[in-house]
Amino acid sequence: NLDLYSELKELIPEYQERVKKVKKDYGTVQLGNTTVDMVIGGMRGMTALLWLGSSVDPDEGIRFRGMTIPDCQKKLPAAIPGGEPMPEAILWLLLTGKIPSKQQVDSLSQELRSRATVPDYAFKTIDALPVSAHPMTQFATGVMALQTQSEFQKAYESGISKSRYWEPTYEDCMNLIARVPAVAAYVYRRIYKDGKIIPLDDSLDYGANYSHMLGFDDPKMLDFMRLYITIHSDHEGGNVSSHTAHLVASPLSDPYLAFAAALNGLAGPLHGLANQVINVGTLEVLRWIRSIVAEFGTPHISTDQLKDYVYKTLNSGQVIPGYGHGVLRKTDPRYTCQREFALKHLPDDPLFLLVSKLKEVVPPILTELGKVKNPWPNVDAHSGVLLNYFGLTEENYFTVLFGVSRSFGIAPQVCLAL
Ligand code: NMX
Ligand code: MLT
Repeated sequence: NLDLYSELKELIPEYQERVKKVKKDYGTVQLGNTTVDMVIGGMRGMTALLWLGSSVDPDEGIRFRGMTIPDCQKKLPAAIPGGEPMPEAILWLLLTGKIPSKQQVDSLSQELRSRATVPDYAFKTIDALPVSAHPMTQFATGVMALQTQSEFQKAYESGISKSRYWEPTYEDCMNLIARVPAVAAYVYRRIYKDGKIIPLDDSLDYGANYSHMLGFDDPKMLDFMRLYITIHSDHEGGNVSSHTAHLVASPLSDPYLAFAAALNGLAGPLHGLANQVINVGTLEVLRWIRSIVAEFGTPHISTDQLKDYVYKTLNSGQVIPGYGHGVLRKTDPRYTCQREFALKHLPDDPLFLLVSKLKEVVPPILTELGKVKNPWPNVDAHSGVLLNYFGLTEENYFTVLFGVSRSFGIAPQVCLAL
């Protein structure tokens, strides 16, 4: 099938049967013991949800439908030769479990473009907020305005049968995914630029178009955006945003409502907002680097100076943003692939060098504390420096990029959980 809907129409009845059979055959099988720590820790380490799109191994990190990030980089279609996987490809993979062909991905790009028109009142709803409102607040507000277009809500009111819930849900997911970049880009243009909307370019794929609508057309940034959306799309079901979407969708709240709720969870500094915080940190260090460069005539910061900075942060009662994780116990592969991207495209960038040095300095210090279960860097420790390099320097906006990406991971949950 060239289109995703036809592919799903074939797969979903099979999937529904499989879930029924698993329930019938294994419904009473126990899946482990619940400890007090798990309960106090908010279900830490507890197998608690059926999550189809991805799984996170503590040591190995994310697998999307069984595929690691390097697998995705090798096997999913790219927009340019040797480039990063296209977000359309990860969406196809998440929903179907199959690797799409380039033709299927191109047809999905086209479909998303054709669904991308955002009603004017969504922009006006955002305009009702003060420009000083946090970008995540403006973004979630825009998403709530889009909710008025929910197909699921209409279908439910007209009495659609339960076995067909997935169809209007799928429509909502596709419309939502197609429309969030324009809403998110408007938030950026409104807060940081001239407030003018840059229209979608019909020749560009999803990731490239989002970057274009933000106002960034450097081909390397377009490819970084594809990678960014791909790796931030999903991270199993235990994290706050994905879990929230699943929970909110369970009483048949439509995908817009579920996604807006997810965004509000993502806006917490221990979750998605950590990428903003790490950048604030690194920008402070950047200022510090500049003062060192000015004073000593060299950009090289000593390891001891960096250690002092880390201790100072910890001694003031703060966490080191970008380090640690609820599930992972090794370096996040999403950090590693961003590092590889940086090594390829910006090996000499001073902020990148600083982030690299932080990876040497921070883990031993966190280990020394004796209580941190994972002293290694997570996804948020790296994205800020790459965005900053390409000119997207407004760190308060970074979590919105994470949010746009997370709309992908939520789609399989709400479409297939029904
Ligand atoms: N810096 C300082 N202390 C830390 C850190 C860190 N990066 N990570 C964990 N700890 C502390 C934690 O605060 C807790 O202390 P206490 O017992 O005094 O409350 C102790 O170590 C044990 O925590 P863990 O079991 O290792 O971690 P937990 O699963 O509770 O939390 C995070 C996971 C991600 C919330 C935590 O590691 C953290 O706050 N990291 C910094 C924020 C961050 O980078 N968040 C982004 C996560 C990824 N994302 O994309 O959402
Ligand atoms: C995420 O991508 O959601 C974060 O890494 C948080 C998590 O998975 O717990």
